Amino acid sequence: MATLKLKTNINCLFGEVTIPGDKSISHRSVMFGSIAYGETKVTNFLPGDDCLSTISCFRKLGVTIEESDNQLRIIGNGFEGLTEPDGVLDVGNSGTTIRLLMGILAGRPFFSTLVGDESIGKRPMTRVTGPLTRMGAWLDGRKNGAFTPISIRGGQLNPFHYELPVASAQVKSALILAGLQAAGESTIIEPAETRDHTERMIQQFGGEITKNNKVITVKGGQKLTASTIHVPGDISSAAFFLVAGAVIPRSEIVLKNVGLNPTRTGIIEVMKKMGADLEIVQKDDNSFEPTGDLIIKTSNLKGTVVEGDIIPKLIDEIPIIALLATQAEGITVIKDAEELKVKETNRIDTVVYELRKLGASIEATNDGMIIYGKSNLNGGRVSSHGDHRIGMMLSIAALLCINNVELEQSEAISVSYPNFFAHLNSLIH
Ligand code: SPQ
Repeated sequence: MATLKLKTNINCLFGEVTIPGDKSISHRSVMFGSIAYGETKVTNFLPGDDCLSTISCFRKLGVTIEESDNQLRIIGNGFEGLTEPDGVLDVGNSGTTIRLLMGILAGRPFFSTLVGDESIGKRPMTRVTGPLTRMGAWLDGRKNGAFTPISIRGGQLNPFHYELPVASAQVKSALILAGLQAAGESTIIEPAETRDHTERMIQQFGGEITKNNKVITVKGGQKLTASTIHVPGDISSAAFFLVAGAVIPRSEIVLKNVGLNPTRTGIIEVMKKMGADLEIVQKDDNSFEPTGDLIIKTSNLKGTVVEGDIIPKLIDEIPIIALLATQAEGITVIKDAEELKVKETNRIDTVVYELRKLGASIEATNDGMIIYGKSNLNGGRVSSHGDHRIGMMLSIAALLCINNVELEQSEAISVSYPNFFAHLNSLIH
């Protein structure tokens, strides 16, 4: 495991970064390319470890996938083209891979077993195995289907009506993917709107899905047709530079090619509310996923409250929003974010524990955290705990520290942003 000496106490950040492909959309491009008929081409694919795990699982399910220079060529033969894998399917660290894959495999008439790393072994799976079992598939795992390894014997699925107990795009997507294979029309109701990349992708592959307020309806037995997908840049990756640009003195950063799907732009709303000098330019709404360029400049920030329906729209950005709040005047309260406890780490605990080591004034609550700004950050030895988003947040925090910072388990960052340090270093002056 790699310990890295981080850059600290820098003068300013200046320049331009082209944000790499969106992780959520990259996963889905492989999945939909595999279950559609024909040759799908994907450009700006994110070659992060998680998305490579998805490719590896679909190759084991018999799909031909060629990958070079962030481009994919996928030869799909419909759901029927997937075949029983010879060995286990290893999802690595990726919650998206395992949960969406369960929805696909629930309708396939063969046996498969899904495994992952230590972190995946702690993440709850009943939220997916439960409803899929009720649809007619056989799924099991440790602790009555709650944890990996998960075994699946899929088959004919019944249509269903399901109200999600938690706002989760992964659970919603797993059920949509199962619904596409069910004998009839299924409905799924979300408690709050979550990222809608799966729904958009179904339409991009020629399928039909309707959304009325928080009610999603999907018909089974649809044939999807291969498509061409250009993956926009990941706003969750851009978020680290948005915060860095806002909190480091004398900074100005242009972020090119950022996905601006409204189910993902909660960070922009919160930063603007906190007073960030953040501008959206060159917006392109014509593609199946809107994109644009962002300009962020050093900002005078004030504390805020982040709560309610916006939480799913910025759930992965909360670690970096916590750092932002340490540099804002006043108190920031983050509420309604219990889901953070079941991510790659318990992100309430890891954020609070690690930022405190650097000198931040922050406390954990049951469903979020309270951050008291403005704090001077000192330095010390911190850890990602194997969580990519914690590793990147701490690397941005280090830029503000006056003493040395060492980051343990820095390799986790390649899960979603293999070029992170190259991009960050190009901005440091
Ligand atoms: O894929 P994984 O490991 O779950 O990744 C994370 C992340 O920080 O990258 C969460 F830990 O993102 C999830 C996100 O939190 C990706 C995702 C998706 O692509 O559908 C949805 C969110 O999870 P959920 O459970 O709220 O649906």
